[in-house]
Amino acid sequence: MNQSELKQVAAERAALFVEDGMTIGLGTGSTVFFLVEAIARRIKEEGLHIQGVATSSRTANQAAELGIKMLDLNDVDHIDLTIDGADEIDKHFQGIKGGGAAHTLEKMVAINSTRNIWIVDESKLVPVLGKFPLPTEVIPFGCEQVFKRLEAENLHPHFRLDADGERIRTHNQNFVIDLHMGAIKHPHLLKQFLDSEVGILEHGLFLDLVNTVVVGTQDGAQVLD
Ligand code: ABF
Repeated sequence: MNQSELKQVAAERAALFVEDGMTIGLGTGSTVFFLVEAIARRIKEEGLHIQGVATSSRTANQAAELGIKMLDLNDVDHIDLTIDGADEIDKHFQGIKGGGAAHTLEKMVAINSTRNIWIVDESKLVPVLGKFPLPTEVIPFGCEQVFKRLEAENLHPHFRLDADGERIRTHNQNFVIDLHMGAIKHPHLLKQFLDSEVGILEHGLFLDLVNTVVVGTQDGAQVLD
């Protein structure tokens, strides 16, 4: 199976964790795309009944088109289960997200969820985080100063650019600075630093947040708790 098929294997297995009456959170990305299709199929074919879905805008459009009820995060008491993709996951279930520049919205959904599940193909499992550039969302005001501070800390920052060489904008109209560190030996220390950096709205280190990882492998879906 190719990477896309492995993602679909993980997504379809994770869809089975969705139970009647749940309020669901969803993230973004191609793996979640397969998940939304699988949930919609369960609603149609099995009569699965969920309260609705709170998610970022891109996924919301797809889910709404499939007839899934959309919810505003501000209108729910809590989210029972959030299922999302990831860019890297280490053996401690620490992860990097934000390849799709939606990590701020995704982290908001995740921290308001009773349970979090990540769905990935096996290529996302890594011994050490950091080969995937760590995304940070920065507000445009003073972003050059933030960039210089990140450089001074040897975090190898790069503004994320689109195909035209323009700085990409997030859903919140902010910029993304990716940190090309190669390896992040102490993720919690780096999180502390980034959390304290004025001008960085949110970063893609998702630590101590996920309970279960569903991995699409050549031998089928593996559920890791
Ligand atoms: C999203 O899922 C992002 O945070 C992450 O970058 C992405 C993974 O993308 P894909 O599922 O397409 O591999 O939640």
